[in-house]
Amino acid sequence: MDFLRKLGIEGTNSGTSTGQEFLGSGAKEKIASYTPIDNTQIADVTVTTREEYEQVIGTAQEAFKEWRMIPAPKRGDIVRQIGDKLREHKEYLGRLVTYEMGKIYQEGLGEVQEMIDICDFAVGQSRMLYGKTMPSERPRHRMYEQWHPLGLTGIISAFNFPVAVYSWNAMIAAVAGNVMIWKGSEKTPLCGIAVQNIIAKVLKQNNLPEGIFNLVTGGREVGEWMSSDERIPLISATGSIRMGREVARTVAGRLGKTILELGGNNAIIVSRDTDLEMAARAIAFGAVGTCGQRCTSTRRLIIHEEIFDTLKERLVEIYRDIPIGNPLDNDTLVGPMIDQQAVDNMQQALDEVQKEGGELVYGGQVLDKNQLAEGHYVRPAIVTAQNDWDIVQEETFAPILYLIQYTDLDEAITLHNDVRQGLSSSMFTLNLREAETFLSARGSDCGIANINVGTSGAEIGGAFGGEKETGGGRESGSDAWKAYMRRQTNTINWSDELPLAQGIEFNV
Ligand code: UN1
Repeated sequence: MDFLRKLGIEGTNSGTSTGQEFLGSGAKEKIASYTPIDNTQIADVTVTTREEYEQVIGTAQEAFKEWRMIPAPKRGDIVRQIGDKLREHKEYLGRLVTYEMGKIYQEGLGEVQEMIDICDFAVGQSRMLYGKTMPSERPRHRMYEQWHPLGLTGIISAFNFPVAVYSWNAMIAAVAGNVMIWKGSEKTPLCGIAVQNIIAKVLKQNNLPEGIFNLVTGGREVGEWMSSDERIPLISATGSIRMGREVARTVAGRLGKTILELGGNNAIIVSRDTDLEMAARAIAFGAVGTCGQRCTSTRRLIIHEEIFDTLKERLVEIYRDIPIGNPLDNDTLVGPMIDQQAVDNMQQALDEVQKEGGELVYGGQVLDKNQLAEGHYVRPAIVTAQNDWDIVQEETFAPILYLIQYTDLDEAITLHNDVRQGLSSSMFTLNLREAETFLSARGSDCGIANINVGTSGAEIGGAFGGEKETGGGRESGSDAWKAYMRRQTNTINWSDELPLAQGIEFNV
């Protein structure tokens, strides 16, 4: 496997790094990484010990003192170079994402492109960390605000976007002047090391100190060290609602800051007044892309009753033709799920929805014959359902699409919003009134709401995140950078008197 060598991740790897330096040769505990393509072991990675963790934090604290004093546009230039290095390694890294996580190669490449895009965005942002100037009520006083870095930024990311979500956080946090401690998923530890190796080249070329881009590896325990660590003022966590709730509680307990990007239960409302073919294609990408394992995956379809059967049949036709198989093959559109647990969860959800009375319209089978026997392959499923069934209210991280019927738009919006999560949403309609209603204050309650664009595949330029149990955080573009900085309001008196605000007289 050429790309493993090119990315420097063959054999046993240290999962702990302060930049160029990798610690952890003495660590006994290791995580083996398996490809979900055929369940063979790729390599293994040492788990970060408490001593190594302390060393990382200490090094990061020292690095922060230096990094925060480097002018932001110069930090931006480092991020520009990281973007250039990622461009050089795009094919290898995209291939590794596919190999370790299982998404198809096109999506692996897309994920690396998302990293490159956020680097470009962050370079521009590095010259735009704007604060406001406001008129003071006192004569010859100047009042303004400025944004300073927070310090150590903890980034906890998930298996399904093993490199892009880290970059959204890390590249923005870096231009803001923070130093990063990254813990990726135990299911995709090699992606973390490969990214670390790429960043290390830039750190070396620029003679930067250890401790700016740090990597730790491990499970829940390492995550808990981070959430409870007062030396880390901000934790940005992406993953399940259960994990986010724990992180939120622990960080709130020490009055730290969080950015949470948790589960979605994303729906598309399909109006009768729609371009049905376009809708069907967008639905297919949203529901089966990444084998239903994006937090933005389309999980519920809320379809106008008049077109319900037509759309259902069209989707079955499309699903029938979707090639499932090795995600490294160019023709494949659906690769494996991440592991056996994910397959079991999908099967359990399908059992449950059918017990409730849902009709399995298509798919759902585990594909365990011939060359697919060793991997975690499934046929994406389409099921009729009611929105209020317990299983439909859950985010099952699998390619299951629930079909729900509606009669009028108000009912559709009520059904749409009647879940605990609030990440991404969309409506397919050619009717301006319907579109604007869906986007208005009485429309979608999600952080992302689209018209004639599916729920997944957001561009990096917008703020990414959602409401309710999705956690409320915003990452990536727009003004999400502010969450990685602290605002300071400054007042300067350049007069020879000491007037007090609010006209208070205090004559001492
Ligand atoms: C995620 O699944 O955690 O919008 C992130 C999308 C991608 C990011 C998904 N750009 O689907």
